[in-house]
Amino acid sequence: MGVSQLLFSIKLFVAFMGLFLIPQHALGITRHYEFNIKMQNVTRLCHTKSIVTVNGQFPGPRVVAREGDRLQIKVTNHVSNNITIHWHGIRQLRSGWADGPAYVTQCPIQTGQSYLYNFTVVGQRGTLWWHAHISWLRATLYGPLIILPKKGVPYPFAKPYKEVPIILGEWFNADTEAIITQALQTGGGPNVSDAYTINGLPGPLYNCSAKDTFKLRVKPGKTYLLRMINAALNDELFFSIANHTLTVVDADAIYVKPFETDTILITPGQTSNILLKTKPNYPTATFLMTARPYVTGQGTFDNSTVAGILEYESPVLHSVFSTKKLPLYKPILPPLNDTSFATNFSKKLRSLASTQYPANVPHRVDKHFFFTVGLGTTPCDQNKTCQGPNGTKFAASVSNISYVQPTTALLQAHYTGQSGGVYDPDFPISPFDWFNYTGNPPNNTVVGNGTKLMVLNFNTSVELVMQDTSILGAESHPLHLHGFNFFVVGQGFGNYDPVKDPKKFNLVDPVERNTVGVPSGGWVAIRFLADNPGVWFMHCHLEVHTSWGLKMAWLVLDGKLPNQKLLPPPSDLPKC
Ligand SMILES: *[C@@H]1O[C@H](CO)[C@@H](O)[C@H](O)[C@H]1NC(C)=O
Ligand SMILES: *[C@@H]1O[C@H](CO)[C@@H](O)[C@H](O)[C@H]1NC(C)=O
Ligand SMILES: *[C@@H]1O[C@H](CO)[C@@H](O)[C@H](O)[C@H]1NC(C)=O
Ligand SMILES: *[C@@H]1O[C@H](CO)[C@@H](O)[C@H](O)[C@H]1NC(C)=O
Ligand SMILES: *[C@@H]1O[C@H](CO)[C@@H](O)[C@H](O)[C@H]1NC(C)=O
Ligand SMILES: *[C@@H]1O[C@H](CO)[C@@H](O)[C@H](O)[C@H]1NC(C)=O
Ligand SMILES: *[C@@H]1O[C@H](CO)[C@@H](O)[C@H](O)[C@H]1NC(C)=O
Ligand SMILES: *[C@@H]1O[C@H](CO)[C@@H](O)[C@H](O)[C@H]1NC(C)=O
Ligand SMILES: *[C@@H]1O[C@H](CO)[C@@H](O)[C@H](O)[C@H]1NC(C)=O
Ligand SMILES: *[C@@H]1O[C@H](CO)[C@@H](O)[C@H](O)[C@H]1NC(C)=O
Ligand SMILES: *[C@@H]1O[C@H](CO)[C@@H](O)[C@H](O)[C@H]1NC(C)=O
Ligand SMILES: *[C@@H]1O[C@H](CO)[C@@H](O)[C@H](O)[C@H]1NC(C)=O
Ligand SMILES: [Cu+2]
Repeated sequence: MGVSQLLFSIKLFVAFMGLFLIPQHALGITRHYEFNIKMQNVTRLCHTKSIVTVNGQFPGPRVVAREGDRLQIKVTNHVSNNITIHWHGIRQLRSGWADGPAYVTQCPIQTGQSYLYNFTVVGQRGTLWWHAHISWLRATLYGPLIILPKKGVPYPFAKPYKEVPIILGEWFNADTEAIITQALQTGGGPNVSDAYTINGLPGPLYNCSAKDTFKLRVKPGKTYLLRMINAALNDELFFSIANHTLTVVDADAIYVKPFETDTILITPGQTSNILLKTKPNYPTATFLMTARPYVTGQGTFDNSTVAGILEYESPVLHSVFSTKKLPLYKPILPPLNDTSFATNFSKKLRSLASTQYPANVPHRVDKHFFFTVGLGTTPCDQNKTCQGPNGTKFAASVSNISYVQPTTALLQAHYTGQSGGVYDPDFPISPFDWFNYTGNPPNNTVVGNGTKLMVLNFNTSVELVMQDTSILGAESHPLHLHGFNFFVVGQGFGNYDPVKDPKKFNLVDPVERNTVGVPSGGWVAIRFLADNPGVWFMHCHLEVHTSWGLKMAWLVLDGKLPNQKLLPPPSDLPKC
């Protein structure tokens, strides 16, 4: 053997050993968290309220992991409400028991009980979040879920100087559980919020709130990574920072082709990493960051504006000698109903689609589905008048099926083979009745109901078109799918045309995400590969629409191989 051959063999050997060493490294570690659910008195807008919290914190604690890590979060319920926690956007590969939606993947954690959410983070890095997934408790039970890249793997953009979570939320002076209970009883629209919040704080534009203002203190000439989360219950939000340009680099924990914008639009359920480049020199001004809603529906809504402050840390000279008030700039947000902004913004979102971060868009489609999403009514009890449209009750549906919540969890019913009486495996591939979905609404607005699942074989390649309807008014619906990311291959206005529209689909670099706004009076087409066995909830992330029934679930069956099967349930899985 010559020297070069020997060297080559050594190189091969080293490379071979490396194969073993790298995956070892990539396995990640287990990170433990304790979530104690307890009541906490919190004052906002001069109004003190006892709210449900994690560990007494509002917003809740950060959960941080690296891609490849295992998370074990022990949730103990010390309050009188039933609780579940959802790890929004986590794929939960084969670990559906840890996904969290109440009566879908688990029965609730009852008072005094604990449950260990045990799952790994695979193939995702960026910002996600966690929130309660039962009734309206996510109003106060939410927090960031930060996924750092694997050790030694850089971001596909310059390393930011600092990273800051920015969680947009919605504050209600009244008890949100009472609000939704009342709305479901009367049939009317629920009372709207009293303020929006940034990291739990409403800011200076509300009465009695100036002291509760989020302040971001920055240095000049640096890049900050803002980890944006929309945790609001019922409102899509515009967000902007005066005199600063934002660079969007990620959506729902997937890198996108960076683009600059003054304003972002973020729906409930969506997350986005954005870069904020501060001014090169210390400016003698402070800047507001504000958020207010994008609204397409016809109901009443909270049209107020939350503000936080971007403040440059003053050099010593300034802080000592300049006590005078600096001028304050306020961003100009788009009009509340600016659908053309919404359309243009969503068109800018494109997958990075690089060698390292490819866009694995399914090109072959095994199953095509067409679902309508929208509002409707249910009749009032006999001899009573309800407060919904024309004395009826508000409802909402997917393909005219308003989801009826079972009294036990779908996943358990499936796993134990006892689905009879719990769900029907016959969700329709398209609505039973055609109508001009975005034209004049039909006279009969009454929805049907049921607990119907769409059953998929393992590894089915799915294309789903979601079509908004104009029943009780067209409206944008942010649809969230559990257990998967999907590619947004197309969208448009009016009725989806199955012949013409697919020709315009983007199969090269569509954005990959877990929550997408179905355009008001329009449609969106998504594709995903059903490679994750389990029961996966899909619902509007406007909580009021979810409460009215705009939700359904997919059942993905086990594959043939051992690693294609749902794992057995953990021993502490709550019972109903
Ligand atoms: C919240 O305030 C009420 C009324 O002041 C008080 O009774 C209660 O103990 C407080 N709860 C907590 C968790 O501090
Ligand atoms: C967490 O899940 C893994 C994978 O199923 C399992 O091996 C492990 O025993 C679980 N840990 C606990 C504490 O339940
Ligand atoms: C909702 O608002 C109405 C009108 O202001 C009020 O009477 C009612 O008490 C509110 N409901 C709740 C649950 O706060
Ligand atoms: C901020 O923007 C406003 C409006 O565009 C402009 O008048 C002002 O000079 C800017 N101020 C700074 C400090 O950039
Ligand atoms: C918000 O709504 C209130 C009540 O409908 C209205 O008086 C006010 O002008 C609106 N404000 C904005 C900024 O649109
Ligand atoms: C948006 O609202 C404004 C003012 O309320 C109105 O004039 C305009 O027609 C609305 N635009 C759309 C697209 O609905
Ligand atoms: C409704 O009202 C009618 C006439 O007043 C009465 O006969 C009927 O029993 C009532 N039905 C119910 C369910 O109360
Ligand atoms: C309510 O009644 C009016 C008048 O009868 C009708 O024009 C309208 O379409 C009805 N709305 C709904 C939601 O049924
Ligand atoms: C649906 O209604 C819209 C608006 O009224 C109309 O422009 C369109 O032609 C209708 N489409 C069909 C297929 O009837
Ligand atoms: C709806 O009702 C109106 C008035 O009652 C009637 O003229 C129309 O034909 C009805 N439309 C449909 C689609 O049934
Ligand atoms: C479902 O629809 C049926 C028939 O319209 C109705 O009797 C029943 O009350 C509805 N169930 C629920 C939970 O809405
Ligand atoms: C909590 O969940 C259990 C199991 O589903 C149910 O029986 C009970 O009524 C619920 N309790 C409350 C307060 O909602
Ligand atoms: Cu909706």
